[in-house]
Amino acid sequence: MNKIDCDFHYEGERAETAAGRHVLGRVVFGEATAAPTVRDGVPEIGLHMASPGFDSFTEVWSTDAPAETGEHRGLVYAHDGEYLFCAGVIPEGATYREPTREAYEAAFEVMDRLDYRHVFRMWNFIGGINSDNSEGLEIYRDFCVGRAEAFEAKPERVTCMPAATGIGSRGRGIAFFFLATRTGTTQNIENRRQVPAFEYPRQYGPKSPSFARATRLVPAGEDETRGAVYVSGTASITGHETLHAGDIDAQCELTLDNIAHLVGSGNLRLGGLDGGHDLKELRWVKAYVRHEEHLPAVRAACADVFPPQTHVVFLNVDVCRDDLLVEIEGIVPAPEF
Ligand code: 3EB
Repeated sequence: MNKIDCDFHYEGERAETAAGRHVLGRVVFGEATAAPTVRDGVPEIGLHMASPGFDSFTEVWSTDAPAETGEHRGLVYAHDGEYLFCAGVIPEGATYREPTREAYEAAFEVMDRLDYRHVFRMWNFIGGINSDNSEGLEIYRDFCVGRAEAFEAKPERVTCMPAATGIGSRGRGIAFFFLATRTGTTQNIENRRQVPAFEYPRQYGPKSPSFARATRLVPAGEDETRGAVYVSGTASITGHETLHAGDIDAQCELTLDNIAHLVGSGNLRLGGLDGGHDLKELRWVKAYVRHEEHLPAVRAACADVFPPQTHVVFLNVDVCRDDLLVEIEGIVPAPEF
């Protein structure tokens, strides 16, 4: 069975691909936005997410089988028979509902045509996330409407919303990328301490955000405990409410507690799933920090819980609710046997 891996290549470091690995997609977290293209045979997208004092890196997704690349309605993709990487952009506009719905529908078309049934992780980088669109609706909420409509157009997709991130970007417009599997199964994991995001009350916007708190990707024929767990962007939210407004240390603590609880065996068991993980098993962690002066506090909170092999990157961008100061995500890789 093919294996999919994430890696971060830091600025100034020579990006080498390990022997026998094939690159499926590259996401440049840099100082400029770059539309999705196929470069040297690999889909690539550039996000304006880096800034002085924070991290600048390229996220590289690889597999052990050669990939085929292609383009569809402005999206670029690569797939290797088991995994699909696909990226797209929604240009800056007066409103985002319709272009978001169209872009997500195009993404679902790519999955259908190429026969990759299950999305297991999506990322959305939203310029001006807390600003109003031309109709006075916050851009994040506007985006959520279009995204929800795309999921609702295919009822079977509503029951399998993937883990996701919906976060600010320093660039304009919206960029997104996602990963899907052909024969693997996905298990959605909710956090018993949080209301599922897709059931948030109306006060957070006309349509609830379409994502699961985490997705476990179980390769075909494998025991579920051997799946990798993709943890969504997680914040200082209990139930559906933001806690600790204005207190970065307390927000970091609750955010990390939420992730620990989410991936722990007790929460998995309540969801009918076997296995369980410790915060220390997380890798490829991204910490999104709203105010640059909070970087030392977020760095210290992460250093307390993650070992050096975790790889934590810090990005200075806005978060979807204006009272959220920090958001953290990561991946528990499939255990090696
Ligand atoms: C939250 O828990 C914080 O809109 O895709 C986290 C992860 C958040 C994903 C999304 C939003 C999204 O509601 C915000």
